[in-house]
Amino acid sequence: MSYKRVLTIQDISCFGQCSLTVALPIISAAGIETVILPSAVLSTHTAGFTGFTVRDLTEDIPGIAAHWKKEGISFDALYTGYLGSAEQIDMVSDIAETLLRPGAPFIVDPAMADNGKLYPAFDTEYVEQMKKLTRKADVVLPNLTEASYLTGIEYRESYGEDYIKAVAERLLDDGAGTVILTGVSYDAGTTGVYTASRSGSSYYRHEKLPHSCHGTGDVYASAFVGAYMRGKTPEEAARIAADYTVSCIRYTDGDPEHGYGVKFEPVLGELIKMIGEE
Ligand code: PXL
Repeated sequence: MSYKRVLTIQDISCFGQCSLTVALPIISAAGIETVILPSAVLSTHTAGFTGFTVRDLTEDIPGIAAHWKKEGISFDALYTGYLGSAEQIDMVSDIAETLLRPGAPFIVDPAMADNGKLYPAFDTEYVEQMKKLTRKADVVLPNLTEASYLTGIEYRESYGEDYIKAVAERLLDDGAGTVILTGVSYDAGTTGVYTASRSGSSYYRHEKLPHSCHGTGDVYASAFVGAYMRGKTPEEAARIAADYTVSCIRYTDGDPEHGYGVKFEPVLGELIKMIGEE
């Protein structure tokens, strides 16, 4: 196995178990060197907390990227999540063009919305910019709310296979290489992941636990990146990430003190084992 180096760009929510505080340990545990570029620093994430502090790091990004370029530093993948501003999205696009090694995948989690709504920090300008980024992505990992914002297809709480196929096809037509739609649930007891590319599609169905936790999208995308960079196919990585995320939610479930994030750390061994299996 060659030693892979991934760059991930997303915020640091100092408290809250999401974005970089999840991506760095999970991708590292997968055996991949993980370089970080913080898009912003917040005291907590923005879901369920009030009065959090935010420092937008947009101004720092061009200088950091220029330094890396001068040093000859390059990456085997770029994985982006929650970004600090609409303006930052062009900078990220530039980094994908200048610092990725030839053939290295650009993986975009358009972390901007959930449960039918945009996160509080974002507006239509951010959505328009994110559309540009996902069109360039080799792999895009939206939940259904994000997919609806990206495609303009109406958000639905209940749907059938035709709706999911139409959403994924629109994202592929727009330019994404592989689409991984998360939280695709056709019945009350199960949920799953729909993977689509120009060569076909598949659905991995798994148990739906009674409570949803904040931060599961970041845990999922990070585990996907780790497995994918260790040579799994998109379908295999999508399944491993789903099984890992379910284990994390099961471990967290029922702790009223821990609604702010997912207890992903004690379950990392399971992820490492799944990635190590042939
Ligand atoms: O988990 C997505 C996320 C990341 N970063 C920040 C957030 C959220 C979701 O609310 O607020 C700052």
